[in-house]
Amino acid sequence: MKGECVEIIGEKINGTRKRVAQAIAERDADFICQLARSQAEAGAAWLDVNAGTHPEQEPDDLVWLIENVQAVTDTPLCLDSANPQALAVAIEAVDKTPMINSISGEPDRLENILPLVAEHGCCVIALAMSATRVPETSEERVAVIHKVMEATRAAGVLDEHIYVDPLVMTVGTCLQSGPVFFDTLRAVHAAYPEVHFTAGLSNISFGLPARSYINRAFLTLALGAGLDSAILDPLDQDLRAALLAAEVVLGRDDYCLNYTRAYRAGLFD
Ligand code: THG
Repeated sequence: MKGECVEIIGEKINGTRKRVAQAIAERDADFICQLARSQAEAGAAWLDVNAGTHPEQEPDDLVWLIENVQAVTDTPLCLDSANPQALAVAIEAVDKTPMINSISGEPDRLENILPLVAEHGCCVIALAMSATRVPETSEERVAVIHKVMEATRAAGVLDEHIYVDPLVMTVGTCLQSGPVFFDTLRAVHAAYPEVHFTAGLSNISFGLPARSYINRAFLTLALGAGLDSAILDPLDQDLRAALLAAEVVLGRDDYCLNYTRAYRAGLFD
């Protein structure tokens, strides 16, 4: 991993956010274009696109989002939906090979989303959860990933195209959320050395005050466990600084170049 950068998946174009939902409903293209441009300029490797709408409405909304994002940036997209129909339509609308967010141990998603991934040569996020729930223990989460990896290999998807998401639960309701995440990541990495890892970190701190401290501590420790990608707000300076600093301390930033370049570019102070 030496010399390589953690891949940031920009999280801001997400219809579960009130302001984005409003922009989708009102077809406010300027607002979406601004979110796309700012995240791309901040160095996101991928832009997550989630319409967050009802299944019947989702394909249209997702395509509208994609067209607007692509009008202002050529950063590849991370298509965030559990709906195979919406993903099938969205894949036809993208200019660059997208990442698919996501598959899981759920048979319906494996059956209907995996063929799209294989056909288009996409990278894909694999959630460590079954159809019904997020397992509480790392052993159960690893077992789900074994099942998913059997399916992705059978479909001809390369291990290096898989981004495993060990899943971040809220620490307020699940005290062992962090340790279970780190244990799952390490065990999956040992079994499948070519796969990548990602996570939507902000869930860890839900319901707590001053959430950003928790998010930064979690990100730092997750990077130590081997996280090499993250779904986050690329415009969050403190989070970006924490990420770059952790990479320096982990010996993954040759000559501290990424850190010093980001500093000189004014990314943080
Ligand atoms: N794993 C995977 N995909 C994911 C998630 C995950 N996609 C969705 C989500 N989790 C990650 N994306 C976001 C996007 C936006 C916000 C949080 C996570 C966000 N939240 C504000 C907050 O937390 O305060 C509130 C929303 C608002 O602005 O209205 O911005 O875990 N594979």
